[in-house]
Amino acid sequence: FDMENGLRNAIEQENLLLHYQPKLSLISGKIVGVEALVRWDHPEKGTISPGEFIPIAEETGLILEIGEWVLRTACLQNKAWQDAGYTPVVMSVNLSVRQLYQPQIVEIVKRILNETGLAPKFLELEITESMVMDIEHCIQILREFNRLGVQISLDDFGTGYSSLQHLKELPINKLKIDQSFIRNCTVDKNDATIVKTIIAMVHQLELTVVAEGVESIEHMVFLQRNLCNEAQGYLFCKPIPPDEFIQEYKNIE
Ligand code: G
Ligand code: G
Ligand code: MN
Ligand code: NA
Repeated sequence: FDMENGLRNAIEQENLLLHYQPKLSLISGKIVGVEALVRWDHPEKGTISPGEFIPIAEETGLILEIGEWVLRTACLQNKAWQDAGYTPVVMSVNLSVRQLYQPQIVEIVKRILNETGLAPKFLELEITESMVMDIEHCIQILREFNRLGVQISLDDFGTGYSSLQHLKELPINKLKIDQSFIRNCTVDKNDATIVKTIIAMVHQLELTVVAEGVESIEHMVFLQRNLCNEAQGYLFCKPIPPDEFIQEYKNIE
């Protein structure tokens, strides 16, 4: 199966789509954000997960086109929900490493915000630590995003290299604790300590902390007790298509 050409066709034939997963406030229990997660709806193979095709898209450079489509579609969707009267929430979009180092990335984001009419404070870009190959470059780009009014979240925290240096130097607003730490936090003493300590540290840094991969009531209670701000995971809702999201949105707003 020629994934590269398949992807080219998918872009042309509009076979990519976005699923959305809510983020909830652990204080109010209400929806405060949404993460956009891309899917490939293949005519023969069915749904292909981004875990399979994003690496190929990165290698071939197709990610730039896909990434721009994801940004535009997610911003349009968020604006449409706001215009339909739903509680305004922050839309998170995963940025890929190639996009972060794309020279016009700030201009592209600015243009998409202008074209879709979404206010910058309702867009958040998720970057992962493994993307920070040139920290000075990243600091500069993230500052420009900040100036635009777009929020930045450090995704999969704890799984990359040199996490604490990133936390110290990168101008981020939010940190997402990787789901590998959440999975056993109620049964493994070391995971519990790590999660509690990350939450406390993030509060001291005056940033917002989000837990991902929240799958049980026990996870949620543990995170609430330890004052984690927000949570995302199958306990609340898996990533779902936009039409289903409307119903979910009504339940948790
Ligand atoms: O939704 P799922 O768990 O299958 O996502 C798998 C991986 O693909 C995650 O690491 C997620 O961050 C990544 N991913 C999902 N959507 C996008 C996207 O639009 N752009 C990029 N760069 N990565 C994405
Ligand atoms: O790397 P990133 O955090 O962007 O990817 C999020 C991935 O985690 C998506 O593929 C999404 O489908 C998945 N995900 C979301 N909630 C849960 C959960 O509660 N448990 C597990 N195992 N995966 C989840
Ligand atoms: Mn993410
Ligand atoms: Na993550």
